[in-house]
Amino acid sequence: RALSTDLRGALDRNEFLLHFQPIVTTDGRVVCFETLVRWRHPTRGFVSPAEFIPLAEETGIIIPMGEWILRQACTIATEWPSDISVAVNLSPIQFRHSDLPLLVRSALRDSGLAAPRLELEITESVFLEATPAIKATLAELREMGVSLSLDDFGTGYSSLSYLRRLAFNKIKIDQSFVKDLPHEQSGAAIVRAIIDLATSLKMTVIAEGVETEAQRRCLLNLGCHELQGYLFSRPVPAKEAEALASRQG
Ligand code: G
Ligand code: G
Ligand code: MN
Ligand code: NA
Repeated sequence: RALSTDLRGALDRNEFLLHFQPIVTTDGRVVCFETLVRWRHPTRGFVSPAEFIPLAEETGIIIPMGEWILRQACTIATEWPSDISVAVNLSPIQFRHSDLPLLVRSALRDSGLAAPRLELEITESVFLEATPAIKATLAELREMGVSLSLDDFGTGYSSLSYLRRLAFNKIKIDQSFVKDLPHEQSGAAIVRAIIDLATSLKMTVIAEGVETEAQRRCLLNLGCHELQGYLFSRPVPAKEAEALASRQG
């Protein structure tokens, strides 16, 4: 049986669930949780999003799935202290094939989550074709007060000045650059250049995939603002995220 056949009914069968990974400040406080979807397949067990998100994009299932993820994430985040936000990954397909501002407005209204507590993560690949329609969508989202993060930065082709014009609030340095720290000289040089330029443009820089104390120290020395990775926590179920959040008061 093809995985795509099973994927078609998975949403109605309630087989998706959300995990959350903390993003912390330089002094270790949780400021945000990134939402990462999981699929509990009835016979195969957990299927990785790296496997089913591309399938969902090919089949168009990403549209209802993405709507469910956004609404669910906003609702769960209302249980956290109000200084903690929630990040939601958007597929480039959601950008092209749905009225995204309408959906975001509706998800915020129905959940009661304040707009600044929602951070939308968009991968660089969206901007290979930054059409007037995409630019208008980004501007409309910003006017609503939600935060925009550029995900997987450094793996695509966009320049920082261009991102500034598109009004991104944050950039997330891809984990492939963090992996080589602190030993790789060229890796550190690239990370330093991204942080320095982004900071001068008043953007917040998040490093992804931080796994070791040495990487953490190196990133802090380079002036990175926020950190995410297994060193702090793996993605955890909603109950555990809530416990992490409330422990912090
Ligand atoms: O969660 P990791 O745990 O394995 O995720 C693998 C890939 O799937 C990453 O590229 C991540 O951005 C993507 N992904 C995870 N959750 C979501 C989601 O809710 N929406 C979209 N569009 N992509 C997601
Ligand atoms: O594409 P995106 O950056 O949204 O995907 C995040 C992916 O990175 C998820 O698969 C998540 O589980 C994974 N991840 C989060 N922290 C770490 C880490 O410290 N090390 C590694 N190798 N992967 C991580
Ligand atoms: Mn992401
Ligand atoms: Na990323």
